[in-house]
Amino acid sequence: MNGIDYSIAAGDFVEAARIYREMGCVIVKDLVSPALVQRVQSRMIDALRAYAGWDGDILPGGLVSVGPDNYFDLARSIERIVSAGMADEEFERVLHGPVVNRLIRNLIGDEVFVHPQKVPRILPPGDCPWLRPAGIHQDFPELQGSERQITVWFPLHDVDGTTGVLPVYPGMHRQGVLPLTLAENPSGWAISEELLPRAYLASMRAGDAIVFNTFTPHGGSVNTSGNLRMSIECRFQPLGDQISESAFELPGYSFGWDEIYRDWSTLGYYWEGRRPEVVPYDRRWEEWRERESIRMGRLALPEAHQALRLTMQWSRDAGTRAEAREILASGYGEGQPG
Ligand SMILES: O=C(O)CCC(=O)C(=O)O
Repeated sequence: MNGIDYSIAAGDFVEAARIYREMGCVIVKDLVSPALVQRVQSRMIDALRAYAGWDGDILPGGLVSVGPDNYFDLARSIERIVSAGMADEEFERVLHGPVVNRLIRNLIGDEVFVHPQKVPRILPPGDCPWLRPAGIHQDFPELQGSERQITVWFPLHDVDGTTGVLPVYPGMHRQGVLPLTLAENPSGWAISEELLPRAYLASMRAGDAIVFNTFTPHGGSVNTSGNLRMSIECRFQPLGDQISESAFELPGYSFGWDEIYRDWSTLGYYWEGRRPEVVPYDRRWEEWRERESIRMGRLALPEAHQALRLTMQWSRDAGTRAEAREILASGYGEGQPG
C-alpha cells in the first residue's frame, strides 16, 4: 500500500461515491461473496485441467500454482478458459442484483446498465511471452461510449503487490485521454509512467473489487509470485448514455454469445430488450495507432514491434496490413532493423 487507503466496507456507498468522485477509483471490500468468485475460478480451473493439461495445486488464499512447462498450453487454451469464466449465470445475476446495483447507481447517479462482455483473465508469473500483462492504459479510447462508464475488477483469489493486483492511478481520471507511447505489451501501447503518480496497489481478498472510471489509468500488473493471477472484470454505465456497438461483440474469439448463454436459464441475452442507445465504434483512434506503428516501424524503432504485429493482424485496411507485413518481413524487430 502507499500509505493512503482508498478502500471501504461494502454497504458504505456514500463514502464509496465520495472517494470515487475524488480519485476515480475505490476498493470495495466484500462486495460479493468469496464463494461466488471462487466458483468462477473453479470453472476456469476445470478448463485449465481439461484443455491445458494443468495438474498443479490450489494453495491457501485460492492461489493456483503453475510452472513454465504449462505456459504454452495455457496460452493455447486461453479461449476455452475465458469462455468458461464468462459463462457463469450466477455471477451475472449478482452483477444485476441489489448490492452491486446500489453501489454503481450511487457512483453514476443514474439507472444502471451492465455491459454484456465480462473479461476473465489469467496472468502467469514472470515473463510469459504468450500471456503478457496489459500496459498502463485508460479504457475510454478502446471502449468508447459513455464517459461515465465504470469497470469493476474482481480478483478470483487473494492478491497483493507480488501476486499481481491491478495497479490504479488515483486522481488521474480528470486528465482526459492521456498520450500513449509504443510498448511491448498485448496492445502495443502504454501511457508513459512519467505522466503518472505512484500506482496504488491494494491487498485484496476474494470477493473484494476495484472500481474505477473509464478515464482512470490502470494496468501494468507485475506477477512476481510463482502462481497464476486470475481475475474477471465487468463494466457498467448509465442506461441513458450512449454505448458503442463493440460492447455487444466478442472480438477475436471463435465462440459467440450462444455458447456463453447455452446453459443459462433466464439471463441469456438480457441486453436485447433494455439497453442504451447504440452508436458506431469510432475507428479514428485505432487508425492513428496503426499509422504511428507504421511510421515508427519504418524508422526501425524496436518498441514498435508489437504494435506493428497487431496492425498486420487486425487492421481493417488491406493496404495497411500489407505495409505492416512488409516492414516486419524486412527483418526489423528481430534485432536486425531493416
Ligand atoms: O487484469 C489486468 O491485468 C488488466 C485489466 C484491465 O485492463 C481492465 O480491467 O481494463
